[in-house]
Amino acid sequence: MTVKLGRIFSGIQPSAATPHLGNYIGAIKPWTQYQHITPLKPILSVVDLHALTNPSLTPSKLRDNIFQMTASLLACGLDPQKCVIFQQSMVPHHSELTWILTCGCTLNRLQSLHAWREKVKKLGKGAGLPLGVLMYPVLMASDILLYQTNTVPVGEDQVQHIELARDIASGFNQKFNSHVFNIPEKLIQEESNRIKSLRDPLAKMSKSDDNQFSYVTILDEPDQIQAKVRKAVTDSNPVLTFDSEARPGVSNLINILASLKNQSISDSLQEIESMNTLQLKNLVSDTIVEHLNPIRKEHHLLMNDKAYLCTLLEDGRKEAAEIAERTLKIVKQTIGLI
Ligand code: AQP
Repeated sequence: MTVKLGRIFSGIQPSAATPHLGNYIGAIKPWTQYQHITPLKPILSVVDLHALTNPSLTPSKLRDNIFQMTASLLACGLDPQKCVIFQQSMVPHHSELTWILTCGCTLNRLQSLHAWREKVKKLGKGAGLPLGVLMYPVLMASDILLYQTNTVPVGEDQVQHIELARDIASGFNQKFNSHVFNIPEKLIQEESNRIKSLRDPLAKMSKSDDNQFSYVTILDEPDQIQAKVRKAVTDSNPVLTFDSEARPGVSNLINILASLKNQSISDSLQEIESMNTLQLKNLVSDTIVEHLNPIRKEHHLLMNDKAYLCTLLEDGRKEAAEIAERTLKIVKQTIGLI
């Protein structure tokens, strides 16, 4: 398993200041495990160029979010000695490779992607959607291919983008009769790690949700966590059972409990056997509070040491840029730019 994972690349958008519980359980917590088991350091990026597709982010907010997000990753247990943490825009190779790959990618292919079609459906064709929303999957392909990535951990909603990265890589290799790019594999997030909105358990928990009661951030204070979990949408059946389709609200709470306690769903069901929904909510909020307390304290300390965060991002930039430079140079030689 460890050898098979090889080089891992993943990222998180600083579209909000701090990750929510879904980002933590679905992405960051697994990353903290990979850093101990993969032969090569996982490469983890605060993908600020992707966040630019969000038109409501002001410059000062984005600047602050980048620091907050970096501090969050460290506070959650990522160790800069064991993984590379860097800010995407500090390695300009991402933008440069994106242009090169864009020239080998068709408009039809990008317009056929599910995420784009959803956006068009939601906002309408006449909405004047920015080109970045159409093109970000090519930027994502560059992120992955620059580091000769073997494994990309993703949620189900990102699978098409990994397929695109694979097609771009193999199309390039074939066209130039070369092995310039490694062909990455996806590692699909376990369903139990897919955390749903507390207000609408059919939708995923999301940073950009306007309703703050729909998500718990990793920096929420205990009373905020208690209030949000107490208000979580469940159902009127007083007996606790797990059924993601028929009982998405209750099942979401059980998933959160099982993930944070590193338990199986059946172990969690045993633990809550004699409880009612209110007792489950109390147990879930206590578990979240206990889990997030040390993270919140560490984040606070880190945010008081911006110089350390700057040094860390600079070290990460150097490490990432060294690998990115190697790949981009071969790409340029292959296509005749140098
Ligand atoms: N609800 C979720 N449950 C489990 N994992 C999740 N991820 C996101 N939401 C959930 C995973 O977190 C990583 C980083 O996500 P991202 O920053 O790329 O943003 P996103 O996937 O678009 O989702 P967000 O956090 O809700 O952001 P916004 O609202 O800005 O779109 C990814 O590995 C993702 O799978």
